Amino acid sequence: MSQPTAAQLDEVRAAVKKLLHQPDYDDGSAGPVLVRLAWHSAGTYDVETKTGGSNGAGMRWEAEGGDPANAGLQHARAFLEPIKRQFPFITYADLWTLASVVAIQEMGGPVVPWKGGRTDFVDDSKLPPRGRLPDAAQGADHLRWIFYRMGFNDQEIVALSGAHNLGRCHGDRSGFEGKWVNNPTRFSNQYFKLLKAHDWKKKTLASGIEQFSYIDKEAVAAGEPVEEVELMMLPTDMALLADPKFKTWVDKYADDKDLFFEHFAAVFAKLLELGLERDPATGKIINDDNLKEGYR
Ligand code: DDH
Repeated sequence: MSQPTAAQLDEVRAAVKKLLHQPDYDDGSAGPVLVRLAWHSAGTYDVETKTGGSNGAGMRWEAEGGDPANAGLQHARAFLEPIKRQFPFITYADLWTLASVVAIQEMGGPVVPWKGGRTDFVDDSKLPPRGRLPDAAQGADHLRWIFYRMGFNDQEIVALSGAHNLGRCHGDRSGFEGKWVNNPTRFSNQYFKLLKAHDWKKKTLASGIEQFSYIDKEAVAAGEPVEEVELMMLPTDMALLADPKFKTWVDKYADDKDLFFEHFAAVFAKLLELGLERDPATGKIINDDNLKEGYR
């Protein structure tokens, strides 16, 4: 199938921008869950075996889409379905990744360079195994084990984690509950600032799941409902503070928003490219098994 033209891709970008505003969904935006969709589609990559990654859009099948780690991402896929129908020339794998960079930019974040050309699997024979995405209940060793496998270093792990400026945890998806920052649809370095600034207390949810919590007592005294002013951190977020190597980067990103934006744009672009080898001259993907087999 021929590649969409730049003008066609601009039409897709415009359509994604339009759908971000979702007054009845979460905090009023589809943006955060679209970012998570792209991250989970790409974050299955394994440098050793060169398997996984955003090519293929494997989450359309139960083996990957039904992975408990991907709970809730059906909402992101459903948001994008009308766009796929309107613009059949873009593959799902390109649409999911493109939507995330549009969302990041529209929410006030950096411009993330994006390249197209991904293809969609025609069946579920090449899906990565489950268990390649991070487990939020773990610590620094687990983060390194997971993200080194994708080919990232410590600085990149911390920069990527700054995506938790966006969105929230949902009890019925991951079991964790709440948002990291007060304005979860605005991209910023607030996550790093809050991680450092507050005295995060361990909190056990009714389900037995442990996370970390901060409640702005002044706001509560001033009459704000607790649910509105309570913020959360995952155990993996707290690991960035506890580990001295990670902490160096938390400090830098808390102090310097421009540095964080620059590093985030670079590392998110790298995430979306995992597993794709391109011809340096044309930008075309040259290692695509789907294409070799004559698939679209
Ligand atoms: Fe995350 N993330 N994430 N995350 N993530 C959750 C939500 C969101 C972990 C666990 C969770 C990244 C890294 C990690 C986003 C982006 C990124 C939730 C809550 C859990 C749990 C899901 C739910 O209940 O709906 C863990 C663990 C890690 C890690 O080990 C570092 C990265 C690298 C990104 C990225 O985009 C680069 C976003 C956005 C959300 C909010 C989703 C939403 O629906 O809102």
